[in-house]
Amino acid sequence: MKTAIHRIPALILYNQKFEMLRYFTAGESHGEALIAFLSGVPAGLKIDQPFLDRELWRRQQGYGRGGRMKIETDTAHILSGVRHGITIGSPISLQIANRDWKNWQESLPVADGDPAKHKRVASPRPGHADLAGALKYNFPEARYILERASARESAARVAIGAIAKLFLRELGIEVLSHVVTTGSATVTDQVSWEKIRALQNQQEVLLNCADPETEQRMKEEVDKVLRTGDSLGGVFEVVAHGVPPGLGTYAQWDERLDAQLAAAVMSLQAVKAVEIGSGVAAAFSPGSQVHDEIGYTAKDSFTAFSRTHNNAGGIEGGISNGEEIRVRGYLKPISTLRRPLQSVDFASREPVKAAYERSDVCVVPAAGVAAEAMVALTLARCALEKFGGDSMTETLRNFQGYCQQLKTF
Ligand code: EPS
Repeated sequence: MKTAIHRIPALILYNQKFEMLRYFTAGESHGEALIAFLSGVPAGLKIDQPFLDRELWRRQQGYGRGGRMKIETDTAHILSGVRHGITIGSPISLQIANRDWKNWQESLPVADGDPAKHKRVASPRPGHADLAGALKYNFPEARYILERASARESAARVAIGAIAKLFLRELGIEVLSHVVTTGSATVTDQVSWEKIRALQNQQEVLLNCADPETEQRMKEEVDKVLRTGDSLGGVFEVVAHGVPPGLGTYAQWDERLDAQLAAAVMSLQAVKAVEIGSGVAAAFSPGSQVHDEIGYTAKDSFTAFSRTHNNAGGIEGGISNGEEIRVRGYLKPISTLRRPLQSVDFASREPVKAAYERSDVCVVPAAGVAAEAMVALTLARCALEKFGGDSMTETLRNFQGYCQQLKTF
């Protein structure tokens, strides 16, 4: 006879965290299209197609992009889950065409095709997925590795991230980014939300930096690597404005908002470190200079509790605390160099220079836009986990009830 004890392992298995908002992407850099799936968006959310395409446009911008961005004009073609301009509660799927596909159909066919037309990547680039991927997937060279490891995939995330942003907008939450560092040029002061928001109206994006003088120095840094055949990394900051206290929890390790955001931003191509608030400096400072002192001043916010500053980046104990959420991503320099580093030929095992293929030299502004999408998807998921709802009416009713509870706390 089975006792309750025997059922516990099964219960644990079935009680694995169920995510209210789930998403996947598919597609290769030079394949026919990128695809994204987004499941769990409540019914009744208005989908603003020009906004989706504007977000994709923003990801394509920035000084230091390569020739590919002149070929592509990314647009999100929605295939399912949206009818008459609103979500219907069904999974959303969308497609972003790769215009460059027409130049690759013979070298990357889905069917057998002509093997002689295949474009080998003969020697792995240090810093890229080329070598680790070829070893893992057991390919003799790195073509299929770079096709999926490419940051082109982030376009698919930006498209579904835009839908997450539309959802968050209904709750009064906005997510944007700016560039803090490119090469040795850095913005030292904290940049206000108003300045970050003002950046979004630009018709031409240089480095998406809020300080024009620093932006010029960033441009000079990019010019330098353009001249020398090198590449650059940098730091972007994503800011989420209007987030209520109470998203995420310390109750389980994988439900902590900071842990979820760190994973989401770290999952972007070329990100090698993530920081929440002033997390790095905090490790080198005494507590008295780090923790954000608490006051109580009636203001137009979720609660009258207030802070002197926001070193915590809007998260304490894995929970949003009502301040702006600030997440920084640190990007390594692009690993495709016009003046390549030392490598080994896959076939002969002889020392050779690493492969070079058309690439960007600096993508910090674009990575910031992709990180906005990841932060928006994460916050939307946490908001849905807290407020639930199969329709926007239900979600907003629950959200407003919670806001009322905060006001009367
Ligand atoms: C792209 C990102 C970069 C670009 C790519 C488009 O990809 P990767 O991470 O592979 O360097 O270089 O463009 C090309 C692959 C190309 O053929 O130019 C993007 O963000 O869309």
